[in-house]
Amino acid sequence: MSRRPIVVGNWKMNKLPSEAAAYIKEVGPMLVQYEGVDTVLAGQDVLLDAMVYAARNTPICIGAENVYWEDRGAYTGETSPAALADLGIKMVIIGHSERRNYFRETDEMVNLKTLAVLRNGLMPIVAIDEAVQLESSNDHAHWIVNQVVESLKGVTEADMANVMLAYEPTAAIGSGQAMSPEIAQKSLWIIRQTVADMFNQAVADNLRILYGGSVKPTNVYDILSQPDIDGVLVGDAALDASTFIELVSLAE
Ligand code: G2H
Repeated sequence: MSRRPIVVGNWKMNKLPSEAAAYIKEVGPMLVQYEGVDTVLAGQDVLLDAMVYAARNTPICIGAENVYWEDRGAYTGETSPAALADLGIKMVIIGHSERRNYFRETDEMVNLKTLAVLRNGLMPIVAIDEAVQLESSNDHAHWIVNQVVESLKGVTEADMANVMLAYEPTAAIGSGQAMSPEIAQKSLWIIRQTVADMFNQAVADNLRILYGGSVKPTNVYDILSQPDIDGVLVGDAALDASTFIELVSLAE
């Protein structure tokens, strides 16, 4: 079993369309040499058209940071998964800790979004967060297992080939302090075992699971050296083009 490493830059709400295009023009040609790594850049909706255009003929996949669960309808201000697919978007981050905490997204909403994204032929990157107060308690495993189970309700075994999960401990997000790779590994192992229990071992073995939270060039190698960590979801360090290239080079 070998899972391709993946580096996902999550720009959050930090770039303008003109900056996004310039970044991709700089990074795109440089990434061609790292054939062993998948690279994704996720941006806010207003950037996506410019990002898809700039990423033509590069190895970069463009992702969205959020989506609604209906394909069409009277939902003013929401983003349709069908529209994302039509635009050329390949992946969607769902249930990021910031969505769960600032915008009150529940596991049920995350599940509806996951199903909608799969229905439209897109790949969900479903984020599993972990509240600060749970990180050293016995509730830790239960919290993680519950999110995985609730997020993946109704997802079929065949769908799982297009799903990725991302573990993001809240304390590590944007803090500059990543979780220790060995401790993160324990949580990713729990996530993979949960998927094995829900589906089967082959599905779990093929699933790519990412770690997110203050990933940077100085820690990415150690993080990706853990057996269950297949990729990284990177915020702050992905805002700078040369740092993103460095991260991809270290991930190969
Ligand atoms: C965690 C991560 C990207 P950062 O949210 O999803 O952000 O690398 O800034 O901690």
